[in-house]
Amino acid sequence: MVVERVELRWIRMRLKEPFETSFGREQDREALLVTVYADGLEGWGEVVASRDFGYSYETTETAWMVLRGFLIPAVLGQEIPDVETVARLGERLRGHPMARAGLEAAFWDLFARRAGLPLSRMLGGARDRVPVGVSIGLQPTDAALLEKIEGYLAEGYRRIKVKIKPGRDVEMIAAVRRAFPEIPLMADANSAYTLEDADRLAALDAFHLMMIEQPLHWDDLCEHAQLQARLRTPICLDESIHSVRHARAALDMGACRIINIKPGRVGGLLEAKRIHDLCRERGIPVWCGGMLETGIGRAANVALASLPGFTLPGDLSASDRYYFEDLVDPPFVLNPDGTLTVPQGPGLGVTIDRRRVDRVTLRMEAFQA
Ligand code: OSB
Ligand code: MG
Repeated sequence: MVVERVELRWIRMRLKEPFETSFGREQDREALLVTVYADGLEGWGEVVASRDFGYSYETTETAWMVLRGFLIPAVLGQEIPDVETVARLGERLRGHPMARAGLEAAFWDLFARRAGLPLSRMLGGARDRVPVGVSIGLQPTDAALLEKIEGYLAEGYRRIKVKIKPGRDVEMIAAVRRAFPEIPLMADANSAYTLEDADRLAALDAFHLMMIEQPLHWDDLCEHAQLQARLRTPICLDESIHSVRHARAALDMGACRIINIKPGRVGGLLEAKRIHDLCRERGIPVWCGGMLETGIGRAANVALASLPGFTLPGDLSASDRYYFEDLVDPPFVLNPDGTLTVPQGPGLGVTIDRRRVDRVTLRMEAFQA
């Protein structure tokens, strides 16, 4: 198909409550939306970079620049036969995976719509519901955290993830375990520790966590392998896995036993699928991570999570866990069995409410072939 037009939108959405991690605090979620027009159809993708760096070097501003300066000109007016072509164009950047993933996602939506297939089916998804968990930000007190957990369990979430950092770890997890001895529980450090903290991290072995996510430096594999050798609890890597090559190296080195797959972090759904395929071959469980997406990015993540290797509940919560009003209809709603339903309409399978999109748009630029 020949790309006729691309629109770029910078949006800002108020989170119901601030989301705090070891690297910072977010009250308003900023993101980019990419819309690609071709063959009388449109496709939508979300760029998950944030206003500030911290999780990644990418920000909404750098992603805007990379899309407007390099990626959009590379596809505008061009005949694009498949998503592989878009992914290959992006790889030439040697970085900026979130910007690339947002554009690629819009093409996945377009190609799936043209084929009349749900994105889930285009990706090789097998399930029509996916089990989900909830990721809870750092809370001011243990009591506040326990109350949050209780609320989410009552709603039906199947797995609780809590954020940890030095000073808010062993004692806090002990308090959670005292209150909820049996729930599927995990902790995400977002790179807040070093190998010198190995004893402290090993103390978490007492609480039968499902996994500890990304304890060490954001681009490290080697020290994670050394740490994993000292822990009974599986390490799950998030920030450190940038590609299928990183995933293979991490598994070969024993740097982790579980991988969190986020399309934005690895440059797109295609690379995400490659990591899934590798892990499936090796019997390594994966789950779909989240970046506080709007319904647009969430629809793509839910489709990805329907692939058979996604055997653990993902960070894919219902729309109302994040936002007062989502950008899509229907919004994502938690089923009583702790799952989200995989949309079955063509493409993302959700309707994007343009009026709501307009209301949250800070900046818009259109590129015409
Ligand atoms: O580390 O998984 C993370 C949100 C923003 C940046 C990084 C992370 C997160 C989350 C939230 O944990 C997951 C979600 O979208 O619910
Ligand atoms: Mg994480």
